[in-house]
Amino acid sequence: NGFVPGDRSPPSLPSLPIIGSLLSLVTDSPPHIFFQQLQKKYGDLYSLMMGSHKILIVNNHHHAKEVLIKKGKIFAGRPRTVTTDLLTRDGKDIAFADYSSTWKFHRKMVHGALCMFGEGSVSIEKIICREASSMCDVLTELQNSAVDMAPELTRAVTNVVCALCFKSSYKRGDAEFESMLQYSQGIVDTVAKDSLVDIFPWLQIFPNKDLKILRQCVSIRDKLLQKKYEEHKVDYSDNVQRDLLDALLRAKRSSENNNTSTHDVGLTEDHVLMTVGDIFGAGVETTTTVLKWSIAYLVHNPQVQRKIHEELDNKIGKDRHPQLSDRGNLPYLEATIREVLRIRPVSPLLIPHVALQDSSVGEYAVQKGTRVIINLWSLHHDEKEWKNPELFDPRRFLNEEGDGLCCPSASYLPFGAGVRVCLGEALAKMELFLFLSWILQRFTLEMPTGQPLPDLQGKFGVVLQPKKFKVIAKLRADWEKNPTNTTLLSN
Ligand code: HEM
Ligand code: PLO
Repeated sequence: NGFVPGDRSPPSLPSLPIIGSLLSLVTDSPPHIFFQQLQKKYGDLYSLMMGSHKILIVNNHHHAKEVLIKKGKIFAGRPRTVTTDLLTRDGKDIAFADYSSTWKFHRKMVHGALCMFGEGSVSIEKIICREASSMCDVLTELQNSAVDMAPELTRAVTNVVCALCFKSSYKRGDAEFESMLQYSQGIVDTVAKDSLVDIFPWLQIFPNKDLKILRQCVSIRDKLLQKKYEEHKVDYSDNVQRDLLDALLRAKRSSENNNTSTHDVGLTEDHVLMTVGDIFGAGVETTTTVLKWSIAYLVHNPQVQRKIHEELDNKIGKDRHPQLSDRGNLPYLEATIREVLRIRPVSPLLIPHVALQDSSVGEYAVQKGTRVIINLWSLHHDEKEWKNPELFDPRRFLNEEGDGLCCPSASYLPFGAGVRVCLGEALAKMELFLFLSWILQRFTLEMPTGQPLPDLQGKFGVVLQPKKFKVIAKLRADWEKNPTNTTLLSN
């Protein structure tokens, strides 16, 4: 009686002065799994201290939706950390930028520019299919040998965002592309991992291997972005909008001609560069990671691969290539993609949110400035919501007849939700569908004899990546003889 929701503090881990840093020392588990395990002791909503920061960990979908949707604006802040400040010149991008009018303006603009190429748009479909076709040709050449598909998948995905951002693309073995592969991996390995420097910023003054790698990689990336930017400025015209960079340049120019709005949103050269860097980085690392996970699960589950082959043979055949309009006709493939996004979420802890004012989650009070981590891993592996959550089973997402899709649980948010929801969801879904359907129409993916199956644990970081593995992409029966296989004939 007399209970007011939000007047109590959530259960808290014992607050040792350096408990945050100890997290990585007291457990071998990566953070998303450790936070899931802590539920047993503290319940599904609890807090802990990392250095001087209070962190709220959310492990169920009701609370997650309260934070992301119902109170989305209150929790729309982002923390500033040493590593993300380095990457984004103190938050001048979208993903790691705190809530502000500049962030809102940027987000809206980029959203608009991406919609231009959005669903149903012929051009983006053409671009993706061009890359899918070229990737399949390379895989055909490499047939019957064990290959790490990652570089080819990455090149295909990179060329799609390259077309969107800069109207350019990379050939195989291109030196700039190779350097991009390297710096981007370096960034993924070192940024936003809640490593010690992000908890204790003063540690920056000591030599730190990760920080050194991050600085080097960011500097290489920045040179590349700067070069693209300078090239664009030369032949920029107000009348044609070729790509995202043109859209950003135009917005920058029009805000310069209108001093009041410059003051409001402050669109500087840094903002343009960092925003393109975000879309480029997010565009490449996320989709590539999902494709790699998909292949890992397909070689683990040949029965799933057979079902997809069957569906492709029945609905598309071998006389033509899959296209976006086939999406509704391939429910088993769609269900497989959804299941991959469930079982191995790209971003298992999302990006941390920050409470912009005093508020509450569930029955607990949350103070302004608290960092909120949504443990998407817990949502996607919640035993109350998913039967046998570690089992890979696309049928979860199919109706009883198996001919239509369904959403079996509300505890599923692969792209987040609310004001900070992923900006690239539509693009990512188009790419995943087209790349996978093109690959599987033509190839069977198998393990090289004597090789162990790919590891399914993953390396925790700003994205949850699978470890390197090799597979054999074998041309399916009849494909070589197929007269409509124009790409093969033209070689
Ligand atoms: C943010 C997932 C692909 C651009 C996010 C977030 C998630 C996510 C979980 C964080 C939401 C939050 O913090 O609450 C994914 C997945 C992808 C994918 C699973 C692929 C399957 C992409 C692509 C792009 C993109 C292709 C760009 C073209 C962004 C941006 C943000 C974001 C800019 C930051 C939004 C903000 O903070 O306002 N994404 N993403 N993503 N994503 Fe994606
Ligand atoms: C990936 C490495 C790039 O070199 C830089 C980069 C920019 C944006 C980041 C992305 C990295 C990782 C995935 C992120 C994305 C913004 C949104 C996306 C964090 C670090 C997700 C999944 O939230």
